Parts: sequence; C-alpha cells; structure tokens
Amino acid sequence: MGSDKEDLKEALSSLSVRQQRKNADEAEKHAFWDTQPVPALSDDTDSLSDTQIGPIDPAEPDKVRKQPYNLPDMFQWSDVNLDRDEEAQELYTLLHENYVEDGDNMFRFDYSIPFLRWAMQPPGFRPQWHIGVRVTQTQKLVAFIGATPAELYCHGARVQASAAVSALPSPSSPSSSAAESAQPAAAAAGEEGSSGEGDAEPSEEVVPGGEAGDGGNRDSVVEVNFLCVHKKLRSKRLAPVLIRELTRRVNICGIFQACYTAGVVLPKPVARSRYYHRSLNPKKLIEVGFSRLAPRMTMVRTIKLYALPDAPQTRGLRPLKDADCEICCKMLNEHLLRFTLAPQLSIAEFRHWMVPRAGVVHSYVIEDSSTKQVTDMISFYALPSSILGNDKHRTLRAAYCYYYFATKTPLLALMTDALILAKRQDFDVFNALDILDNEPVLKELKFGIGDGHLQYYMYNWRCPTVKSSQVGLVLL
Ligand code: MYA
Repeated sequence: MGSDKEDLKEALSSLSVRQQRKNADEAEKHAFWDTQPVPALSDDTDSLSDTQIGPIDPAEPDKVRKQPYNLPDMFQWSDVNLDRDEEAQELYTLLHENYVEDGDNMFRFDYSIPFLRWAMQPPGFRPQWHIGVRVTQTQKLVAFIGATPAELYCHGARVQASAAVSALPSPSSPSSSAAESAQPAAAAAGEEGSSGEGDAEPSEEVVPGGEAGDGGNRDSVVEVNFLCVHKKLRSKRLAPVLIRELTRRVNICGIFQACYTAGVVLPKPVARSRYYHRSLNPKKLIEVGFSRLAPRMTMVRTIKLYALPDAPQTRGLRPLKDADCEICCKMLNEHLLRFTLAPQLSIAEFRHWMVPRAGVVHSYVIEDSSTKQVTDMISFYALPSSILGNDKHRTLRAAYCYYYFATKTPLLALMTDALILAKRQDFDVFNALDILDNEPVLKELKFGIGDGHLQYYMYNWRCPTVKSSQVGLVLL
C-alpha cells in the first residue's frame, strides 16, 4: 500500500514536471507571435494599473508599410468579392473543406454563403479586408483571412489607438457623441493606401468609417475571423503572412487594435470561455457521436429528458422587426455596458446584426401587450457543422446563443423560449458560451459542458484578464 502511494506521488510529481516543461515550451515557442504587440503568456497582466491599460505599440501611421507583404512564389493576393456568387462559392468551399474542426476531427464548421455575407459585410465593411490567397497558376483559392470594423470597450476604456477619447458612453446615449467623434490617429493623418508593386491589387482608399451609416468614424477595432489555410499548405508559415498583410491593410485605414477568438492558446488570452451544449435532438446527437447515452439511461428516457414544449411560453414573444431597431439597439447597448469587454452597436449595425435573416440569424422580442413597449430580446444564429465520415447524417444543425437583454422577463424564460424556437426550426443542438449572464441559466436548462474552450484575444492592447462572465462580446 505504502509503495503504491509512493508510486502515485512519483507519477504525479513527474506529471507536474512534464506539465511545467510543457508550459515553459508553450511560453517560449511563438516565432511569429513573439514579434507582435501582444502580451507574452508569462506576462502578469493582472497586476496592471488603470493607467497601464492601453495600446502596446503607439500608432505610427507614417510607418505603415505601403506595399503588400511578399507571398511565396507560387501564390498571389486576391481580395474575395462576396457580392460575386462565384467568389462567395469559392470561399464557402475553402472553409467547408478546411476550416475549424473539433478536437477529434468529427465535425467541421460549415458556414453558409448567406452567413458569410452577413458576417463579413456589416456597415462600414471594407472589401480589401477580405483577403484571399490564390495559387497563381490555377487561380485556386487556398487561404483567407477576414476582418470587420467594430466599436469595442474594455475595462471602461474605448479600445482605440488614440487616448484622446476613451471614456465609456453614458448609458442614456448608447451611440455616444464621444464614440462618434473619436478619430484614430492614422485616419486623422490621412494615411494613403497604395496597391504597391507586383501581384497585389488592393485599392485602399481611405474613407474612415464613411459607410457606417450613421455618421462619423465609430470604428475602434477590427474583429478578425475566418483565418484559413488549405490543409495541403499547413505549417508553411502562411498564416503569419496573412495576419501581417491584414494588419497592414487595417493600419492603413487608421485602426491599430483588433480582437479575435480561437480554440488554440496563443499569447495571450484576455479571456477564456467554455462551450455548453443543450441537446434538442438527442437521438441524432448520439448517432453521430456528438454526445453519448449516459450510464443507466435508455434512448427513450433521454429523449424524454430533453423534450420541450411545442410553442414559446412567454406572452408577447414575436420576431424582431425593423421598427424595433432603434429602441432595441439602445437597450442592448445599455445591457452590454455592464460587461468588462463588450461592443457598442450603432443603429445601422444593430439592424444588420439583429434583424432576422432566414437560416442565418433569428431574433425575437417580448412586447408588452398593454404598453406595446419591447421589454426583452433574445437571438441565436445558425451555424451548421459537417459531420465527417458518417453515412447516415451529413450535417449537424447547431444554433448558437447570440445577443439578448432582459428588463422584465427572467433570462431563464427567455432562454427556454430560444430552445423551443430552435427546436421548432429543426436545430439539433443549442450552443452557448459561459459569457454574458449565461452560466447559471445554462445549468438550469440541461446544457452540458463541452470539451471546447474559446480564447478571446486583443491585438495591440494591454489590459488585465477578464472573467468569462464579464465578457459581453459574441464573435461569429
Ligand atoms: S480562429 C480560426 C482559425 N482557423 C482554423 O482553425 C481553421 C483550420 N486551421 C487552419 O486553417 C490553419 O491551421 C491556420 C494556421 C490558418 C489556423 N490564430 O501558417 P502556419 C499561429 C492566430 O505555419 P498553419 C480565427 O479565424 C501559430 O501559433 N494564429 O500554421 C481568428 C504559429 O505562430 P507562432 C494562429 O497551421 C484568427 C503560426 O500561426 C492560429 O498552416 C485571428 C503558424 O503558422 C490562430 N487560430 O495555419 C488571427 N493558429 O509560431 C490573428 C495558428 O508564433 C489576428 N496560429 O506560434 C491578429 C490581428 C490582426 C489585425 C490587426 C489590426 C490592427
């Protein structure tokens, strides 16, 4: 017995040595990220004082490189024009075949074309931030990275290059004049775009926030997404070139900060969140290996366990419509101000992100029958995954919890209705992160914790870490 204990002790201590070594290796080996304005994994960001929160590198518009970065010989830059059906289809195919998979390579995100257009063409989007890489000889699209503008607040400060205007907007004016008038340094300096030499053709006109729809340059950051390199071109250091080129094109437009999420751990997460999953169609989820039958449970009992009412339970629930946008934008912004890391939306952005689009985003409000006022809102988006190597089922239909606010209806009731609505629209599973006010409600509603973690990152912004329950930002 004694020697068993000793063995266990030794095994545990060698495990912890190995873990320490692994951590040290992870902390050391980032040939690309160690050159970027991001905190190192070993940096103690939590002891930063308020005055230390802000850009890591100052914005230096004059120093922004004018020419595109060089790609290896066989490749060329090629912006993807999502308005053209052929190009949207090419991007769809690249992602469908090569984008994010789960840890066991059983599922791969399958963003639809309407979803990609929605995700990448919000108000103020810049076509030159939809960066593709093609094989010169065949013109095949083999890599991509995308960015969209946003206005982001973190630890009470507006995330932006210039310290001039950084206070939180007042709750009564969600799209505050402070935010509207902020001008990132390079935009003010009128940095000129250039398509440079060689194979690139980006036309980088400088129109700071001109297309935002409600005036002024509100963009403080870009949200980066859809970084993808074809499976056959992995580990050839193409990703760092894509990231550098995107950074250059964003800097040219006067923006020097970004945020992004990833399943991998890189220097250095600002927040770490976890996925939770609520079975809507447990039989299919078990058949495809997404979930397992719990010990001592039969399929019949499992189906019963996850059964939901046929219709939403909250009186006054209806789809959000265009006329709701102004007031709902204000209410959502107010709600988001409660979180340490969260965006503020203009009305145009709210309209873009929240007005229902079939098969893409589903948003509902609760309207008080006597006052006709909207009191609550809930939404989810549709992001299916391809099921890899299953003969019976090809697609996992997943709904993802999106933005909401609740002033009258308990969140538990709102989220229950979201589950009912998602089930009614034939989704197999409802996913949510443990961000916003989600966590206590998820536990009540029979969500199970997944194995996936999602890290939140900021580029060129130093600040203390944020608890997942203080994250109010949902990236698609
Ligand atoms: S997250 C989704 C990412 N996409 C996928 O997971 C799809 C499947 N995987 C792939 O397509 C490839 O494996 C990718 C890497 C493209 C991910 N974010 O070219 P490489 C670093 C950032 O040899 P590959 C999303 O879209 C890695 O640590 N960096 O590797 C948000 C290493 O650097 P270092 C990543 O496997 C994207 C280097 O790349 C990621 O062929 C936000 C290796 O390069 C990752 N997810 O290709 C991007 N994965 O040596 C950052 C690996 O230092 C935006 N790496 O460890 C930053 C802000 C930019 C704008 C700033 C404006 C101001």
